[in-house]
Amino acid sequence: KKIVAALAALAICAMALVTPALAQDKKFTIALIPGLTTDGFYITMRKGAQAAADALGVTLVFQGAPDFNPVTQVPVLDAVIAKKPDAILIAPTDKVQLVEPLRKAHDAGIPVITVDTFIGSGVYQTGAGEADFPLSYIASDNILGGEIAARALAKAIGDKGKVYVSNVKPGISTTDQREEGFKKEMAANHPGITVLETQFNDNDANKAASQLQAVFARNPDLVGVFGANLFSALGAANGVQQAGQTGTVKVVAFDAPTSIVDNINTGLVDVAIAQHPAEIGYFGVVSAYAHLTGQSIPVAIGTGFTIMDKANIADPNISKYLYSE
Ligand code: T6T
Repeated sequence: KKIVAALAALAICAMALVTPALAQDKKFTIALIPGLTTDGFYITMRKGAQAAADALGVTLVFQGAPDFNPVTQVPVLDAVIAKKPDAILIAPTDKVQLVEPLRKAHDAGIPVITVDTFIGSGVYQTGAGEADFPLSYIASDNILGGEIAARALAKAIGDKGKVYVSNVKPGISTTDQREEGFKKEMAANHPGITVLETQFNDNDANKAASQLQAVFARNPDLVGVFGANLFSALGAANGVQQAGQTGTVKVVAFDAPTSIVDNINTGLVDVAIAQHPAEIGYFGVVSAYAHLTGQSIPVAIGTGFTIMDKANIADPNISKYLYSE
């Protein structure tokens, strides 16, 4: 009897010793706050995040606003913070306006990782203290993406003529950097190309379409447009079609919704630059989990691009990067 009691006591002690070490037995809840909920880019990111959550036994909460706007995103963030998730992954809709709202999460002890977009300079954990508190930034290299777009558009227009950037609004890290990379490449290596004033469409494809027609009316010698995100690109392409300029005004699109396939096949869009949002979501969850279980994580993780055009769009190894609906 004594031996049995001693063994039982030993077992209880052993459990007490072992349990705290198995922190990963806790079911973590990770929140993913997208730029907006109804965008194929973030829908695809969610799928990647869910795949990682399933693999790791994590609960993923996806909560966002219906439009890409700090005014609607901040209340969503506040509601998420109030529920005290173990970590927050977020695509901040403005470099500056999301700093203080996110600091609240940080001050509440909730680790923050930004996905797709960044706050401040996007360089985190530097000790600078301004907006460097997120643990990691996981995204495409958007300056490089802009450079790729510039080279593709330059090629499509024979390296000469007038073009412009159809963009969302200033203050969004991703689209700002795409425009920066585009202009840098044009200025450095394409002297025959004139880049006209950027048109900002507030993520409204209809607005981007009318802007295309207005720019074309003022510049009948317009030869190209770079749509710096999904809605800018779809809108600009629609504008080109409505102006009867398919194939004459060349379109390079950032992002790859399924509807881009038809646009590429009809020649309305020359090149689409697909990001890998599923990869961003997957690594977001894995990074948060690694941090929560005591591992150190990289301060930045870069994901890739797939360049789509008429010659490769039928290839399943390429079309698998089209976004989900
Ligand atoms: O281009 C993506 C994303 O990278 C950007 O930050 C906002 O727009 C998209 O979601 C596409 O609509």
